[in-house]
Amino acid sequence: MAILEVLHFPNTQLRIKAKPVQQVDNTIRKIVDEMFETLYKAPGIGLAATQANIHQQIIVIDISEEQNQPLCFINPKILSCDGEQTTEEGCLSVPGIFEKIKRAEHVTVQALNQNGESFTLKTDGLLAVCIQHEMDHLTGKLFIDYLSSLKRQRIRKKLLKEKRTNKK
Ligand code: K1U
Ligand code: ZN
Repeated sequence: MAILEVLHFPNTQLRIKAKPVQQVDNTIRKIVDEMFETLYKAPGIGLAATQANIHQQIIVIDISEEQNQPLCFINPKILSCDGEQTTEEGCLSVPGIFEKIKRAEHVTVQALNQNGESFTLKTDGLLAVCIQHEMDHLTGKLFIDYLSSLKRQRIRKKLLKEKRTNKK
């Protein structure tokens, strides 16, 4: 298996809208396995295929400390959401930046798993936040898009400066 390269903001590939997976076959299962490997190595609690420059609707999540509760969502759809919660979010594609973001408290999501079987999950708290954050990635949206354009510009400058410095 392989660790996938995670794209960083402001890479424009992060803005590409992912396409639905047509068939959950061995190629998709390999991508899912590599996404989990990448997620656990990072480490992070979620990863969308878009972040690895793969433009298919695939998300992997594991919010457990022991990294033993893997969840895979293929072609995810939010069936319903309600309530409000504000949580500090980070993103592997926006390293070192943490901001409070307002999201729905409860979500019900329907998706396919790694075996191509449909399932529905009703959840709240951090898992609900993570699902919303990762589903945004699949539509080319980043959590920093919820901030002011001034803040986003500052983040853009900071990350570009860090990239230049790391190259030297
Ligand atoms: O880039 C991503 O989409 C992953 C991101 C997911 C996320 C974090 C917080 C709120 C919403 C969504 C991360 O995993 S950032 C890293 C992180 O949260 C973490 C890292 C190590 C241990 C525990 C958490
Ligand atoms: Zn992210």
